Amino acid sequence: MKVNEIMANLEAKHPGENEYLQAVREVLETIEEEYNKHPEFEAAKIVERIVEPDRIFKFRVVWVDDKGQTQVNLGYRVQFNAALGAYKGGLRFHPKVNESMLKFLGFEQIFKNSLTNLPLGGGKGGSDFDPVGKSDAEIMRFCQAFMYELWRNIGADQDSPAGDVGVGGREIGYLYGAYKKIAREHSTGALTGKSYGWGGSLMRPEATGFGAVYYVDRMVKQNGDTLKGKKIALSGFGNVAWGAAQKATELGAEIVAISGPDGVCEISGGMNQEMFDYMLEMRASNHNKVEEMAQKFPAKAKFTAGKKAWVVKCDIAMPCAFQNELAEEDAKMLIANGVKYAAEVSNMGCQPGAIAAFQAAGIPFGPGKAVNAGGVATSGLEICQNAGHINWTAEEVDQKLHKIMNDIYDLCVKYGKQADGKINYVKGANIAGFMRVANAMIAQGII
Ligand code: 2IT
Repeated sequence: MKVNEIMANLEAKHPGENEYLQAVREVLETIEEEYNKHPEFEAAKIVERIVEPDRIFKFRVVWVDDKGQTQVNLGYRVQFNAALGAYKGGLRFHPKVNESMLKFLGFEQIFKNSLTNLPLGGGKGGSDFDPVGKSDAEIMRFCQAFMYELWRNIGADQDSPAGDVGVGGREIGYLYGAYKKIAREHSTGALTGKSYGWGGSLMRPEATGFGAVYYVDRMVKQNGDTLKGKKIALSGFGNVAWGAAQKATELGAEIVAISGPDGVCEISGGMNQEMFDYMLEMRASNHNKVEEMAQKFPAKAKFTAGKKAWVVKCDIAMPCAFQNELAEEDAKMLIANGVKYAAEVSNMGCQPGAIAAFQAAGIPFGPGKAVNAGGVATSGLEICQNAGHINWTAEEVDQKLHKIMNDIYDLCVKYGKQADGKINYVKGANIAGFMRVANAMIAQGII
């Protein structure tokens, strides 16, 4: 493979799809050397095949708002690659959602799901629907309208969506209710992130954040260090940041910042249970304002408008909100302020210049597809429980999640260890994830 030739071809076919092209370039550049040791990959055109989705569904979603007005949105499901199992990946509801965004997320999902070592193919979907300011009834009607189209293309052995930005437990409930009614079957494996009691797994809400902290714990230990007393800056206040904040606090770290689209809250004396619980309320309110944390806890949280979490001095930076949220200048400010580790929890949360800056400064950098894989891994465990009609305890799920994250970490080290002994986690995750999919594609023939 010659990365530049493949990218030129892809750019010509997909002009302007910048996030998708960015995600593909990162993977190809890091796997190139290993790929070229395998003439069987080149002969089967694995790379040329893997960069194009199996198929994309795009559909109109029509619903009526609380004022009686008709609203029209676009819905999508990208079924990217099924070499390892039925398509699996979240649904994102956000006004910026478009085909390029979902293709980048679907592409990343292939390798992330591969890293979990579970039988999960890669997919992603969503809509340009904006949940901010919507009532509960509007959310329900939108989810029902979305499912009117999507239902035919999902199912436990076909494609199993879950949540992502803008889609949490409430939305999965409404989506599943509509699915069950339209499909006339209680096929619990058709969606994950369900609530406990009707097919959901304990620990799924916490899993992405907990898993990320398990991974970071290993990064820190690799350097003979510990999480105890480490100051952590997080962006976001959704499910992912919520889980990460709790687990990091439990392991002795101190959360010093959380941020939202409106600004940053600097936290003094760490976060407590009341604050964790309030993060859930802030998310459910659909106000999308982190300032509310400072209004509720004025003695603990100080709000600054228009600033990111990365202005706060910390030991560990963990972007947990959105792609490309941490830019090169943010990385440089973190480095100047003495950051010791960076772990991307949001998919592609760091811009390429930021990753390069961390790596050049010798700061261990964990890439999203490895760090955040605990979410989809626990979705895989939810599907296992659904298929076996069993419920594992929270401890059982957490143990399996922890083992999966440890195994992913070990894979990243195995494939990412460089001659100088340093670990390139980006390279390790991409090669490890890619090899499993490529070998499955070879075994399954030209199809
Ligand atoms: O980015 C992700 O891995 C997710 N949004 C979760 C996907 C899933 O199927 O649980």
